[in-house]
Amino acid sequence: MTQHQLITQTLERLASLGVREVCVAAGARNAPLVAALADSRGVRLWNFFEERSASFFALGRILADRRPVAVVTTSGTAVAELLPAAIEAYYQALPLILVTADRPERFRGSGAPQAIEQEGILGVYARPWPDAGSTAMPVHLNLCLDEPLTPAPGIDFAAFPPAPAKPQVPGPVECTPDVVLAAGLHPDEARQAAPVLAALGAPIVAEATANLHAFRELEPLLVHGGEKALRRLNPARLLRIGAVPSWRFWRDLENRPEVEVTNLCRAAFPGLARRENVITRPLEALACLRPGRGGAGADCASLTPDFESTPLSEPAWMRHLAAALPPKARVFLGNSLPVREFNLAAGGMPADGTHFYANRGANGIDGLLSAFLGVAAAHEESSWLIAGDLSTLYDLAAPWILHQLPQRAIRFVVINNGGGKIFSRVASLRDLPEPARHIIENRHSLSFRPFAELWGLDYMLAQQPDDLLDLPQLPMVIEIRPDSAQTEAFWQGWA
Ligand SMILES: Cc1ncc(C[n+]2csc(CCOP(=O)(O)OP(=O)(O)O)c2C)c(N)n1
Repeated sequence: MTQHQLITQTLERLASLGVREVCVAAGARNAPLVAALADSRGVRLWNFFEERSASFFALGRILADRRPVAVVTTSGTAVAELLPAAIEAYYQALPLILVTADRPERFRGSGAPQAIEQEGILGVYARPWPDAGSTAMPVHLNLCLDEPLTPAPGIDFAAFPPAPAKPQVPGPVECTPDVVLAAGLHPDEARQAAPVLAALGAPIVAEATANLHAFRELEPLLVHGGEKALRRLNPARLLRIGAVPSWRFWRDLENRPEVEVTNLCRAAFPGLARRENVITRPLEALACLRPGRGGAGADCASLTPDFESTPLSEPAWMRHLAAALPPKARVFLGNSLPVREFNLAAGGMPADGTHFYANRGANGIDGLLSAFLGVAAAHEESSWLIAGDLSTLYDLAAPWILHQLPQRAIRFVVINNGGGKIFSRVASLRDLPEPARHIIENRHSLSFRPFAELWGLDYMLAQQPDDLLDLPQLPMVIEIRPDSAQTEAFWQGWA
């Protein structure tokens, strides 16, 4: 097969998998492929200078639109940069297609320039292309290209319609839960789940990313008050739908084998290491759930924190943010602490067509800004990232792609509490000596103004809740420095 034929075949395969967007990080080795893509019709290209942002951005595009997206890299360590996003996609069962250009096979083990062991480098996290099977998983195509590297002609992606997905037929699920735990559902999945959950009638403790807040029929079932409310409900039988919940309560189930857990999820992972009393079925099995015994009345189970006495605490700022979100906002919740605090603070608040997303597959704090921008890319209204300071520092190159995005109202909200404050909330770490805690939290006194300046973004240090209103229709960094004493007081009051 000639090089041109190989490239044409690759593009046709991408097209038949349903790929209509490709994130490209170019180099010399993948130049023929990039040129062929640039010459193609029916495909949207996003250009990056580095692969980690490219792959997390692609992941965000998949999260939003539920279609496969490809990333094309050059050879060498460029390929290794794909690993974190591949892992995240693997644990979220997302169709991330990774196409890496390589030097010919004879270069393997030679130590020649930009020749590394690329074949299988992504390990279990991406299936090799020819055996890819289901595309609901990352796949990896390693393409050996020899010199001369001459541009191949493009194709028309629209001429290769993807084969219709085979409908899954799951078996019946016997489950009469005391409580439903929900997280990480795409808004379309939430729409399918809502009537089933309404008929089931069990109280629902939902994270914002479950996107269940939008359904009137679920209002009487939704329990607010997060972890504390959940502990009071003390369920003996749990139905978990969607992603693995971020509540501490879930982790503690590991040592409570008497609690029956039924998981219905996209990624076939139980989210618990214990085997007893845990069953896991595909999310489609929701349709096979039988109506339940009726609700226990979520109202009486709900708890409302007192945000008023600590208005500048971290959880209260989450409340202000939830209140400031305009209708139809897209919100990407960052790392663990903002996710938990937002879940607690936003409970019971109206969310007018707002959709929530997060990367909770592997709980990484890397690539969050890029994944957020992927979610934001095709959305016409405002998009908000709410992330911690270290998480933001991890992905400083992400705004590179901003000028390729059509829409402007993009808000990077950085909750700057001066380090990894999640660790100050972990009971076992609170008692460590001060020097060790200093290192673990990576305490700092950085400002995010220069980050905004680097990328030509507007910047605001929000000091009062009202600062979040009437924002300009421009991409901006909104830095929030919560009052640490008030945050401590909030958590003591809520304990
Ligand atoms: C890639 C990666 N490295 C390290 C961790 C471990 N980790 C979890 S949370 C966290 C700190 C997050 O700090 P920050 O973003 O400032 O948020 P905060 O906890 O203060 O809300 C770290 C380092 C991780 N989850 N992912």
